[in-house]
Parts: sequence; C-alpha cells; structure tokens
Amino acid sequence: MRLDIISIFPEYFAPLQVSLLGKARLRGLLDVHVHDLRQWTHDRHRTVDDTPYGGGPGMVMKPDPWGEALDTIAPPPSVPATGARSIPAGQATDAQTVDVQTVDVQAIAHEQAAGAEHGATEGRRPPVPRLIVPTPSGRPFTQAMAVELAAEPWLVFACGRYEGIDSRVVEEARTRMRVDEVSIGDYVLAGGEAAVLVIVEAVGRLVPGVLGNAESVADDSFAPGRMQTLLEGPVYTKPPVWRGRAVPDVLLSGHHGAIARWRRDQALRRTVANRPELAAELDPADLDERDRQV
Ligand code: 6GU
Repeated sequence: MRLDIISIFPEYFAPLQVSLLGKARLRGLLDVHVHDLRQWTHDRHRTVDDTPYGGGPGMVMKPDPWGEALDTIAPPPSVPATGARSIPAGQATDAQTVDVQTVDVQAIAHEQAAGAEHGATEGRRPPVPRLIVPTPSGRPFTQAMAVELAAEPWLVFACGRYEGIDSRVVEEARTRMRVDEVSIGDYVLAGGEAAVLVIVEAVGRLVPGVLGNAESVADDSFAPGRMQTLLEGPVYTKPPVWRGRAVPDVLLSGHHGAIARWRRDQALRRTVANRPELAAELDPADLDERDRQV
C-alpha cells in the first residue's frame, strides 16, 4: 500500500519509522511518503494560511498550496506532468532531519503514468488514490472504515492546521477522487497530524502481512464479524501470583471450554461497564442464560 501524507509538520510522522509500521515499511509492505506542504508555496514567507472570509477567529489554509500538492502527488488526467520538483539537496526540511522521505514528486507522477508502482499492464490505468481529510467535522472513523481502507492500493492524507482548509480544495478534489472527511472522536485536536497517525496505525496493521499470525486481528475489539461488538476482557501472564494477586484459577485449569466461557463473561462485564450504549445494542438472540446473569 502506498501512503502519501501532506503536512506543514512532516517531522510529526517520525513515529511511522518505529515498531510494527516501521518494520512493515522496511519489509516493503507500506510505502510511506511524507510531504512538506510549504514546498508548494512560492512567496518569501512560504505562507499557507490567511484570514477567514466572513470574519471570525483563527486562520484558514489557503487553497493554492493544497491544489498544487494534490495535482503533483495525484495528477489529474488532464494535467500533464511538467518540470521537476524534487527538493534541492541543500534545502534541508524538517522532514529530512528525521529521515522521513521527502520525495521527487515528479518521479512519482511518471511512475504512476507508467503504472510501474502497481504493476499495471499496458492500457491499464494506474489507481486513483483515496483522499482522507482529518477534521473534527468529519464522519466518525471506525474499525469498519479501517478494514475498508486497508484494501486500497493508495491513500493520500491532507493534514489541516488552524481552522481548517479552504473548502474549495475538497470540493475540487471530489471531482476526480474519492474523498472522505474523517473524525477520530468527539474532541478537538490542534491539527490533523495526530489523527493521521491514528488512522495510519489502525489501517496499516490490517494490511496483509503486517501482523504475524501470533498477533492476528480476528479477536480485536470491534473486529467486524465478531458475533457482537464486545470489548476484550482482562489478560494475564506469568508469574501466577504477583504482589499477592493470583491469576484467575480458570486460566490455569487447562479447561478450554471453561476458559472461553469465562472470557466471554469478562468481555460482557467490561462492555456493560465501559460502553453501556454498545451493550444495549447486543442482539438478545445471541445471549444465553449465563450472559443474562452478567
Ligand atoms: Cl480528524 N482532526 C482534528 N483537527 N481534530 C479532531 C479530529 C481530527 N478528530 C477529532 N478531533
């Protein structure tokens, strides 16, 4: 899967070099490209924001740098690639200081045109990316959405700061690609960067091959296809007694049926306690007598 992330803080994405996703990148499963939006400004101050029409507090991100960024990373069929735009070696960006790749975007355009990245044969179009725009005004990001995005060949993330991006950017992008405005929860972040880290981690771990068998996705809380949405219960490892606290006997019993039953009870209890609105949605037909006692 290819991921392009556009932000005025490319260094924010250094965590994508670490842990599960960092390894997935080294293994060639995730091809992550972080771009500094300011490379698509042309004034001395590399301005990306301006005051909002109609007044009000804060600043709005100007459409021009965003339009150029999206045209370059995902060229519309009618905009032929022109002039190289790689970042000159001397012009160190923050991105380079954390060794996040900044990219010769022109090379991308040509690869895409040739279909090289995705093995397209002659006459087959390269894929059109899906554009994800993190915003507290977006549709809620869910595990179901993560599963859907994990099947895409190419995602582009547009991180807004300030009060958001001029609305015409999303409007115009919708004329040539699928665009999703997505919120990760009912609270307000200072910008989309942290939300993109969340979304990329949720999606990236679902890309085939990223997780080993040992860390399979099947019994995740919220995994689609789980009989119902139950939260996962408590887990334990050695030693059997720690600070006077024993691991529940049943887990040491070797009785697989009893263990499964106990885990289900615990999952139900936790769901009722922490997510009563999810518990209320459980289908009574899927509950047995012992469930009802929980
Ligand atoms: Cl996706 N972006 C921002 N800026 N704030 C948020 C959010 C996203 N989701 C919740 N709050």
